Amino acid sequence: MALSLYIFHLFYKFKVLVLVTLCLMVLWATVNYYVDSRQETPKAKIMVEDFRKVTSLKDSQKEKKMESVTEVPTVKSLQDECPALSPYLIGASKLTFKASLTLEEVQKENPQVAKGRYHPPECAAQHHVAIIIPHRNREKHLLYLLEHLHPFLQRQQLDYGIYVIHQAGSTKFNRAKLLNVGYLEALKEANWDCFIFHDVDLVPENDFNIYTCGPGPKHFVVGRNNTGYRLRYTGYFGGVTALTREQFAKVNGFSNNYWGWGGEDDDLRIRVHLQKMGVMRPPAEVARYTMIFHKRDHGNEENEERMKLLSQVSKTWKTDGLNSCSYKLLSVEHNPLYINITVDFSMQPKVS
Ligand code: UD2
Ligand code: MN
Repeated sequence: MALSLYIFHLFYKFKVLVLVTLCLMVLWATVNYYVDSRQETPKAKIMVEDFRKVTSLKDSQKEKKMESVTEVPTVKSLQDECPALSPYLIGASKLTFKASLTLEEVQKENPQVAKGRYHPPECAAQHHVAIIIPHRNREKHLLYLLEHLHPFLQRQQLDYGIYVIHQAGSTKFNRAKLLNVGYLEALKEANWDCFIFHDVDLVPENDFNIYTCGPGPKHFVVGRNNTGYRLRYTGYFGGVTALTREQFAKVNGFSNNYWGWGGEDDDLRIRVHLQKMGVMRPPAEVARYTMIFHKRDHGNEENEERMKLLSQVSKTWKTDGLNSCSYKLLSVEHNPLYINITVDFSMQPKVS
């Protein structure tokens, strides 16, 4: 009996132990679950926040992309800028002038020139250059210049236009006034930032002589064949010069009062100096020209008044120049290789 009582008591103790263990296990599990769930909340929050961040980042990137798409497309954003130095330059060329050359041949050689203008198709040009050529009765010289100048400018990767300013009639030739007309008329059709005033008979020999403007007015004809490739005189500013739109406006352009040969180039140099601008020149090795031989033209006889005019520049430059350049525009023709602008100066009173 005592044994059975003892066994029963033992069994009862065991049951209580199992029950207590079970209770403890349930309690432990509950506490654990509670603690876990408390730790999980911030984890989940962080995850959700991270997700939001990622998606909002994607959204903002999308928005940015949208913004860049809706931006006004400019040439720059569509094309890379041309390099500072063109990879197409070849250096010195041996120039030839074929007697039988025709305009059609030159056109065929320059299929990418249209209406006198060209821009490099491979990149966005850094320079927008108007070449202004004074002209009368020099068709053959013009043909040779076009033949050499077009490929030369294309190798320099310039956005350019060639404007030939033709003086109609047989009144005294006025190179400087024609160049003023060229500047004013060229700006009517494009926002050129650089102007190269170019004699019709000077052909550049080396394409490292880059036809762009500088921080100061530029003079390109350091040397030419018929002067032994030496500068004619200190301060010489003739033949081919380059001024930015602003530099040319600042000096009020050329004088309109030089009729016949000589002086107008020196007048421009004085204007440049009066504005405290210095003249720049490319290195002599590259700034070399061939001048096609010619005699003095009829209607371009030496200007006897040029010394008198030159002595008065400081007094006259403000009122004689771009702001007083009046002319009769006869025609503007867009030929394949150049823009031909014909003007009549015959109504001009001759200033003495
Ligand atoms: C020098 C200068 C030139 C100018 C001139 C005096 C050089 C290389 N050139 O040239 O820039 O200062 O003296 O005015 O130093 N033209 C015609 N038809 C004519 C007359 C002239 O088209 O009937 C044009 C043509 O673009 C010519 C330019 O005017 O290249 C200058 O005339 P030029 O060649 O007779 O004078 P030149 O060689 O002494
Ligand atoms: Mn000449």
